[in-house]
Amino acid sequence: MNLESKYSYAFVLALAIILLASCETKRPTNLADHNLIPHPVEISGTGGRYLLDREATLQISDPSLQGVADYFIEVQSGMKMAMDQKADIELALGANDEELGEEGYLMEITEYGVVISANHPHGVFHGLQTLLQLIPVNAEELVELATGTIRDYPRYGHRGSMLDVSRHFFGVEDVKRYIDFLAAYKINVLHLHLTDDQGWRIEIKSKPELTTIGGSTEVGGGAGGFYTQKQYEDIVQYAADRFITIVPEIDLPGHTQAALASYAELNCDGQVGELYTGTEVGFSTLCTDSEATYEFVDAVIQELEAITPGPYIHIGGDESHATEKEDYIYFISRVQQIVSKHGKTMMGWDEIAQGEIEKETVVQQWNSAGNASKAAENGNRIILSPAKLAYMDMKYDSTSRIGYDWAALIEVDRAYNWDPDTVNATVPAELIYGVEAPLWTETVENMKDIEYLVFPRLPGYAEIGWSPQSLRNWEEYRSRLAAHAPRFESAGIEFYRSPVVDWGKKDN
Ligand code: TNX
Repeated sequence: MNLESKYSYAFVLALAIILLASCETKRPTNLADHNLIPHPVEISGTGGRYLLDREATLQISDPSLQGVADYFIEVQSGMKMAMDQKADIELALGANDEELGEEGYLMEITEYGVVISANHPHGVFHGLQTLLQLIPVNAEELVELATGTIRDYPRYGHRGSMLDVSRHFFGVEDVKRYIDFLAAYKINVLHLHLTDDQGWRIEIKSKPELTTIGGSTEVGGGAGGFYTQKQYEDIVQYAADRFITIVPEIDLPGHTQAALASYAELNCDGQVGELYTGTEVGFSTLCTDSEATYEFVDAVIQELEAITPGPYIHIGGDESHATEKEDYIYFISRVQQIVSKHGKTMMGWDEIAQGEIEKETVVQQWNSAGNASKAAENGNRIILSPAKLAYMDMKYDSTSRIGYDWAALIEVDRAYNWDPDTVNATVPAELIYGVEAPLWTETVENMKDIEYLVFPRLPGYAEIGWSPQSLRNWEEYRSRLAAHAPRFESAGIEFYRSPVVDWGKKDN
């Protein structure tokens, strides 16, 4: 090599090193600078570091934590249970801090390791979700954890998302992937919209035609599908392993064309209806003055209750424009009795507040603040899903490739920038049970479509439900959100690269 080429070789090498070094993700050296979503209640750094290698070990202080330890080992490759040696990560119960409740946790990272403690395994699970966000997605041999303390617990007990599996059907694997999205952001409820005009998606053994006929199609005329009870139980278990409660919805008395096309006796004229594959709403109704209808509802709720360990059954109740108001009110009170008889707490869309409902019933505000106010006067708890802010089937802007715009265009900043306390001034804060972001699927045909509408709005809804309002502001959040892009990418999520977020920043 001559001198000149030697110099240029050294130059190229130096340049390469500089480039490599600047590409390497810059890791926060202060724990408080991490881009965690949802933002923890308290987080402070102590300036030190703990080196976690890829074969880090885990230890539990109580056998009831084996499930969360197994989950962590499954999702963070390389981790394993400690044999005799001192573990890097210690999971413990007995946090001795009442304010943490069932879902909160305390994480202490010192020069000696990581300790996550909580009052309940659910809290430890949340601590592990936080730890997963502290570990870079493409972790190298050694991960440097900044030392410090996180003390964290949720603002609301109900932090949910709804998935409509009726308009388009999504199989068990898709639902499990959706559940994983929720778990990563500490969402604890998946509301499954199991029935609508276009399809009945849950097997009811005493009414087989609900699925053989009612489940046989979907919007656009595709093949549809349904979950056997066994498959549904598998979903419920998968969710439970991630501390997510399934809230099943059977939408009544409107949104029932699939049922009306399956059983003649549900129709007031006794004639079996036609299957429907369009996207209109508000045209169907069960026959509210026929006892056959209530026997039907009872049979459905009975089977659903038996495979649903969670406390709630959602009975829909929305947009029953084809039902006379007095018939609607009568119907809802009959269904309320059926749900209570089967030992479950009823949930319903805000219209159900027009009638007499029990105080335990939970009312989901989507459209009418007035209905929710009436429910609150009655003492009912309210879940907030205001369509103009929280509907993930709304387009981001007029160029979005799928989605609706009837309620609003919901850019990522709009989706984030609201306070549950001020959405409906007439609902007292103590009656706000939580927030839920629904995904209706008239325009959503596959997992890629789901991902496009859900990401990156979902982490924002998770934060609205978890973090104190005083710690939330869009300008600061948008840079934290940008830091999650590598996570979305490594999970193969095709997210919407919203122009209101500066995605250039690659950091965790
Ligand atoms: C209204 S929200 C509906 C759904 C539609 C949705 C589309 C609600 C309780 N009813 O049936 O799918 O709009 O955005």
